[in-house]
Amino acid sequence: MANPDLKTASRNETATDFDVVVIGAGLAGLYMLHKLRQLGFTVQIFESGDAVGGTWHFNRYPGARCDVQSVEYSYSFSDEIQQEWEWTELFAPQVELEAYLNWVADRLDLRRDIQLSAKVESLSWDEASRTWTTETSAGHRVVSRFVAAATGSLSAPLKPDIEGLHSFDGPLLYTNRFPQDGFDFVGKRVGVIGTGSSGVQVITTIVDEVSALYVFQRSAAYLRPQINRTFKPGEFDALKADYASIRAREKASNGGVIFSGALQWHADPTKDILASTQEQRLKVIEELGWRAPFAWANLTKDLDANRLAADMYGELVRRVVEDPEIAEDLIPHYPMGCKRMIVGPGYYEAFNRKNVALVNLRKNPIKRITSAGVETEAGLVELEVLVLATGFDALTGALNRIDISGRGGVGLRDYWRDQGPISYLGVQVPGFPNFFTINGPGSPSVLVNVFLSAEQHVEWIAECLVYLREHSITTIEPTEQDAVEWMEQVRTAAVGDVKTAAGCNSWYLGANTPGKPRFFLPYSGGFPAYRQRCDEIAYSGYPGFVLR
Ligand code: NA7
Repeated sequence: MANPDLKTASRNETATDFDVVVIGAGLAGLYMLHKLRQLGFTVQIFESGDAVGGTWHFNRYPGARCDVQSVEYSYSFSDEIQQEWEWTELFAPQVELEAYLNWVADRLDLRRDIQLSAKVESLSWDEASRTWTTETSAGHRVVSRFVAAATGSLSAPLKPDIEGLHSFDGPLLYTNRFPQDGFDFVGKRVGVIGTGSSGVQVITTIVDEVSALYVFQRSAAYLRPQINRTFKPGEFDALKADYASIRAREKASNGGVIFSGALQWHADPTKDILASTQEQRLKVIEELGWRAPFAWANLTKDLDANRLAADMYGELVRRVVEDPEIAEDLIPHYPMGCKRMIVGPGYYEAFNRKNVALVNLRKNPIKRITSAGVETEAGLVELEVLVLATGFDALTGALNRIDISGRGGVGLRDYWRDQGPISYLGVQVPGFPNFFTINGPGSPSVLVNVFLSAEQHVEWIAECLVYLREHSITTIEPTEQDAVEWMEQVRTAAVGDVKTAAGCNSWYLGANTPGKPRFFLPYSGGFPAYRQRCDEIAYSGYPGFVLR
């Protein structure tokens, strides 16, 4: 039911209920609301979940933890918020991240403009009134001048197309929609499908509790088995005192991060792996351990260098995993860095335990799921619980799942299906006036510390809306030509990068989603260059956009 306090307006009236509707109360949506409110706009957030927090509300599976260090993975826009919040660990666990976002929502008094359990189902543009009408699953129908989609880059869960999936008798648990009250795995026979970050974190967390754990692996993963730990006394205070410098260095870096984690390898530009001998490489392994494969120059650009580093990685896996056959199955056979690096310890050690079995789906594909478990070509694996850590339809998925109808009734998903995922700067799509995407396809988004990339978009959009207000302009929309040219720049920026190499099939490329065209969706030219381009466009009165 609609909230009785919410006004609804007919789409034929020029009056609007709000200046801006924001979709999603995750980290981007919360800041968008705050920023716009500060500038005097009226704003309403609609959030599908029953709480704020987005990713950090939904992905509450055991072991869920951020792969960027907590001191960096947080809002930079307010030094008060930075100084008041205390992170306790190097890499924040889900529970702390969700608490942080709830605390921010309270601290900034955001909740009064957030409708929870209200999934945005449709958006339609009315050319006569130059407004958007938003309809939600809870019955809201509101009219606004602008819409900002803070829908998240990794928020549209993928259900694997496996025969009989729902015939399984036991609990079927998706990591990205994990039960609010958790789940007791103690003493159970558990299967986990998927060995990305979510699968690996679940596996290493529940391995001590379960009676048997079957890991169904389609692609072996690359990990940085970095040890998480709590901050030492005084350590976090020292970091807090240094926040101004930390943020400045982050903003000058390509990935928006300076500390090691999924986005930061700390490669040594002077170390040429192609000029090294096997003996030297083994010596580096002795010196650096798991950091050794990542320590060389040019690994993301030179596939030969990458191959040698990947061999070092394989050597490290063999040194941990006792069973040689299992070790070989766990060694990836695609370029290192092609997929997002997984951060966390204990994964390979888990396969030395008697209660853990690896099922290599390349050798024995899943035939079907039955009431009793997972049936592969090698036979039935009987299970009591099945965990699905099968990922997301990244970057475009969440937008495509909303019925968005722009100028002339053209649907966003139809436009993208026919033209490819076209967007100007990742903030606006031609034919969809006054509709903004935060961390949309064609922006650095997932290649950057996502708090920083979201903040940059929020601030750019807010500044743009102020410009429109000050110049009595009611609509803004990119030209198709400029958007197409931008996407060509997005494409060329990724050419020659290991992430687009042949044999690389990642969610960055849409390769995990059946039927999705292969296109490297995020802009990989670096955060500073991207920000500069956005700033120049704003400063120059928005060339590439039509303002009316
Ligand atoms: P990911 O990284 O997309 O991982 C999903 C995993 O599930 C991956 O190993 C997939 O194998 C596997 N998968 C997907 N569908 C199937 C089917 N049908 N059968 C078997 N295996 C399957 O998602 P995560 O949630 O772990 O992490 C997403 C991001 O969130 C991560 O990068 C961090 O940034 C945080 P594949 O590799 O496609 O062969």
